[in-house]
Amino acid sequence: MEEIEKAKIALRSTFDTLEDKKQVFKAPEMRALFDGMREIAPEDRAAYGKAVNDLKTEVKSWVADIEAADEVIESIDVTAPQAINAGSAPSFLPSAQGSQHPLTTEINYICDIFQRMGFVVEESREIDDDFHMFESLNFPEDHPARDDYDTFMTDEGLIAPAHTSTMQNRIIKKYTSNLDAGEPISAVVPDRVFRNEDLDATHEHTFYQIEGIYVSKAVNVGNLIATLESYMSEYFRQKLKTKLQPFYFPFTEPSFEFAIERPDVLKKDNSEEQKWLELGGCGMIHPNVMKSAGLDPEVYTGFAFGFGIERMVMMKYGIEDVRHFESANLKFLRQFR
Ligand code: FA5
Repeated sequence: MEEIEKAKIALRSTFDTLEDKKQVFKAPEMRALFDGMREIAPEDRAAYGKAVNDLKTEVKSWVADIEAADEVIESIDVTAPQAINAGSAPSFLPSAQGSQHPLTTEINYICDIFQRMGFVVEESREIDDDFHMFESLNFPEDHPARDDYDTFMTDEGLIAPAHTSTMQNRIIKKYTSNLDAGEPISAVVPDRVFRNEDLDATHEHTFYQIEGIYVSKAVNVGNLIATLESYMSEYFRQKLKTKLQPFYFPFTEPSFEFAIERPDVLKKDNSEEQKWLELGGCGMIHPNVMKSAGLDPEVYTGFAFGFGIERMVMMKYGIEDVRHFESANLKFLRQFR
């Protein structure tokens, strides 16, 4: 019957919008069907009544289906790709349009330079402890210098590393046998670090650093400068001068801030102000750091450095805001393909 079919379509769309599905039996479309009986010719009433009852039975099954679905909460595989849980494929860009993130490309390039200079590449970790973040690095307990690193901490007291220097102790211990064999310890550690920072064009809360550690006999500041100069010239692909100015880090003595002569691409003019760019910290590894890693500082000396990778990449390409890197802005990212 045509009017029953029409009523069914109208009922279904009302049903779909109802929060309490049982209210469908009180829907105006349902009432109109029963009221309509009066207008049906007596000889057709039996067939009409049956059709209305059949529809009512069907509507009951709609309600039952929804209630059953509410009862069984299907478990989802939280490790599965989104498509499995969502039931439909997410719309990905075609792979031909994808590329490595510029920071990945640059980190690989940076590591390649250090490897050619004889450094091994090690990974850091994204959760660490007080010993590696502070104690092994000669930060006495309650020392105000701990406050310079606004760390994120778990309830259990674990720390999201605020710098890659957390790896100094592990690297020295891991490669102590190099020293016994007359070889230096020379490693770099590029990885993510986390700070509770106020964000601006040069400050992110999550960013990358690269730590360098070199230990041997009779290492001096001259070796540190030569290493950094060679690296910087290679990275920026031009001969650049470096400058060390005195600074304070508990884990190096003496400690320096490390600046480079601005690469041409980043020079606005030839003024003295435009000449230098600060990149990171460095210094000679503090005797207490050597001792906490089991080395005799009377026998072994070394240097360490740590610089911000985003800042280095920003300087190389003239990027004005560090937040571009994590923005997922394709217009920005595609410039590096
Ligand atoms: C350190 O983190 C020391 N661990 C560096 C070091 C290593 C010194 C070894 C001596 C020996 P500092 O807090 O200054 O130092 O950070 C080093 C570099 O990380 C900065 O010069 C900058 O390039 C980068 N950096 C620091 N904070 C941020 C931030 N919020 N966003 C982006 N880059 C940052």
